[in-house]
Amino acid sequence: MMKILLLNGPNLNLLGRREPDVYGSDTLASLEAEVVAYGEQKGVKVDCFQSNHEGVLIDKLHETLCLHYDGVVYNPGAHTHYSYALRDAVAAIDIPVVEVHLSDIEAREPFRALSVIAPVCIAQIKGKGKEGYKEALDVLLENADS
Ligand code: CA2
Repeated sequence: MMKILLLNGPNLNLLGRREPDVYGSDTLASLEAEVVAYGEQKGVKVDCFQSNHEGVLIDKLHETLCLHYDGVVYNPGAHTHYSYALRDAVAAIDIPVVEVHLSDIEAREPFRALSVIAPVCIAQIKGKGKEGYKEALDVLLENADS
């Protein structure tokens, strides 16, 4: 069975509690449960993890190698826009990573338009809310089939 890591970065633990107009009203726990259920339908095991700490996220990405994950669905939060350390971690693991954003990062403040992580991901999905996470899972499945 294919095994995917669903990884969320800083501040995403606050989902559903602040700025519902921008990020939706689902909590992180309900978003994760939905993606896990979607994975089950598709025969994929989805493990979820969130951290507010750059080093912890780097360690988690490295761990995907020894724990034999087949891919990562990753919302790097604000790290997206400046973390070369996380970009290097994504590049260092030899499994596909799909970057996801709840909001359309290109339609907001100028600093959000740039992702330093997207160039080392196989795809970037933005502005589709929680549905984007399921779409990211589909991209990983299609990538595995091809
Ligand atoms: O749109 C996205 O998914 C983002 O990755 C979310 C990040 C933001 O820094 C990126 O530019 C775009 C951070 C989300 C902040 O999370 C909150 C969630 C709920 C309430 C308040 C903040």
